[in-house]
Amino acid sequence: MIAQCDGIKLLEQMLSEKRFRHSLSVRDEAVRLARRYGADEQKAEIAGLYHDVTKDMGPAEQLKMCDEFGIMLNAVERSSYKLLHALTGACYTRERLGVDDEEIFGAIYYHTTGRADMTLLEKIIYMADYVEPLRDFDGVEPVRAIVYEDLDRALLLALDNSFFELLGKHAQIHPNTLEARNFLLEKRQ
Ligand code: DGI
Ligand code: FE
Ligand code: FE
Ligand code: FE
Repeated sequence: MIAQCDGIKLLEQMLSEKRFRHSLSVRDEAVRLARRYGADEQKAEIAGLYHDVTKDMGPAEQLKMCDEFGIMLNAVERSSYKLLHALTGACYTRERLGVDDEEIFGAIYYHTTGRADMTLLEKIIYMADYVEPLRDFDGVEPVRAIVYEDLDRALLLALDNSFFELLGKHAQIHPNTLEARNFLLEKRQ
């Protein structure tokens, strides 16, 4: 596996300055959440750091990577290329950075859409990406206010916000985003 300091240098080269700072911030938030909820702090640190590693690559390069890594795309993924960096980022982290860990892979793979029945690490990375201190968008404060009290309620609120945002943009909803939300609601009944 790539040494942590080499990994940070690589990220700095691959990402814009803003995206690089966001990555460090997600790493730190993920470690705090892992400590709070009893998840593996080291896995949270690595997944948080690399979650957006391929984010600044363009659509053509994303599609090429999907081909190389053998990622099968569904219709929504094919038409919303912003979704691809989660899939390619997970594969890049495993194949190119040598991070051989299924939990870290899943946390990066599902960090944009979520999915039904998420693991604790998947929830932590999804939420760290959402609430890290450099994030500033409508609706983030109520999520920040509860994310250290009730992780599932914060996740539901974040998913609700994402739905509103996607509807406002007339964007397609990824099945995993829908299933993540339905699963949480079903569990609460
Ligand atoms: O990579 P980040 O900007 O840090 O954050 P992210 O990986 O959560 O990506 C957010 C983007 O993904 C945002 O532009 C909305 C988009 N997105 C999230 N869920 C869905 C989605 N886009 C579509 N079309 N459908 C979804 O379900
Ligand atoms: Fe992302
Ligand atoms: Fe997100
Ligand atoms: Fe991110």
